[in-house]
Amino acid sequence: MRPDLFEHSDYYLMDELLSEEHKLVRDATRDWVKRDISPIIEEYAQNAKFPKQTVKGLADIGAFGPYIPSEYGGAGLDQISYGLMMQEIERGDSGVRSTCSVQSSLVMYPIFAYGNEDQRKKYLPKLASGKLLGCFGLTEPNHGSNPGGMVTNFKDMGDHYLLNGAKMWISNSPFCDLAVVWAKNEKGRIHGLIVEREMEGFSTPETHNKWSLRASSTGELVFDNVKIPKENLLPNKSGLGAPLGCLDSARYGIAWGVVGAAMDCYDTALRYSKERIQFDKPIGGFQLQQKKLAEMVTEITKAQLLTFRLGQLKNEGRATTAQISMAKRNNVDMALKIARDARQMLGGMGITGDYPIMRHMMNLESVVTYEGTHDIHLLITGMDITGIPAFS
Ligand code: TGC
Ligand code: FAD
Repeated sequence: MRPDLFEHSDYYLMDELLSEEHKLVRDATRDWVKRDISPIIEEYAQNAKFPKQTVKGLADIGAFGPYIPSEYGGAGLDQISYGLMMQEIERGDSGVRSTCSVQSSLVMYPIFAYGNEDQRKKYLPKLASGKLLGCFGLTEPNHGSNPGGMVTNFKDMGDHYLLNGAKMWISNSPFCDLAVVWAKNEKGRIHGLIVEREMEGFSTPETHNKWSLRASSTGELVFDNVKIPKENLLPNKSGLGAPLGCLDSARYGIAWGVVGAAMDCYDTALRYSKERIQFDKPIGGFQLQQKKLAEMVTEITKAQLLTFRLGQLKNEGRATTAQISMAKRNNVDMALKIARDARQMLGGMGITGDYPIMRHMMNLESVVTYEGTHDIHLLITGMDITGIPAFS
């Protein structure tokens, strides 16, 4: 891949809305991505390998649990700093941002919010420092958009629980140290359980042949009579609302993250349009190409404003599930459209790994599906404004 020449587009002077701390966090993350992600990511994506060596760097910059209090090893930052970090990391690659989303919002958050003090102290500092890597098991082979139908279950055996079932499409499962798994008890109530790598009957086969998120490892979680110590049940919340509460936090991070992918595609296409000469002038001088660029910067600016306001609401504890859902849906859709237009602007070069656009475009095909598909998010908005659920 060519050198990372990324320049930030700030059409509406959004920097003026950021605090000094926000800018410091954003710039430090950007520097780290330029140094440790951009030079290697294309090769890892081409080879369908997760760059494991980046885990320590991500921990060092505070990308695991940015908003978790520092007494548990988190960075104790606000939600806008968390968002800016996700933006910068996904500017590098959606798969690397996925690792941060899963570790922070889908593993650390439920342990922090639904766990007891012993569980927080035992797991959170090691997750924050990257000594432990976690994954989140909600989706099943026959229950994706409808996780409430899950069949993975556990039985109370007196001194332990017995867990059976399977999860599918789980980011980071093949090399996780632990998994936060959602399963039903004998009464059909959903609970979160912490399953550890060495537990007998627990396996994590890898899913191969993905054309998307190739620098992220995806797999299954299989539970064959796994004995779970009773102290590994998250005691403070149960029901489908517990995993959905984690998704609020992860979807918020995605809403910011994909703005980074879109900014990278726009920046690449803008630079290319000024350098590439056809019919004796830069292609950026043709009206059809300018239309694409003008629409890109407009959509990025709108998405930046949406995420910033959402960040303010999240900081105040006022962001609703439906507001977060709207931002996730809108921003992923925006990023995917920009990636497709940017790819066209580079002509044949757009399909090569010399530029990051095709990788972003392929990654975003997963991002538009995971954490709730585009259509499920339309239905969440539909339910919010009409009061009538149309899921079934
Ligand atoms: P519904 O009846 O609406 O709700 C069930 C119960 O949950 C409560 N609730 C919430 N509680 C807290 N926070 C939220 N955000 C909540 N949303 C809902 C709700 O009040 C209710 O409580 P109660 O007490 O009345 O029972 O549930 P439903 O079955 O109709 O489903 C609604 C629907 C379709 C929106 C939901 O199932 C959904 O969001 N589906 C999409 C599934 C999804 O997003 N899966 C993501 C899997 S994880 C993943 O993709 C990680 S990718 C990782 C990476 O970045 O690499
Ligand atoms: P389905 O639910 O089968 O949906 C298929 C199609 O039907 C979609 O277009 C959907 O929008 C549509 N549809 C479904 N229901 C309705 C309806 N009521 N009305 C209208 N249309 C509907 N999950 C985890 O738990 N943990 C992870 O770490 C994780 N990581 C992932 C990583 C990757 C790379 C991918 C691709 C997925 C990951 N997922 C993970 C799973 C992801 O959340 C699901 O793929 C997603 O929720 C959709 O479920 P599904 O694939 O079963 O599709």
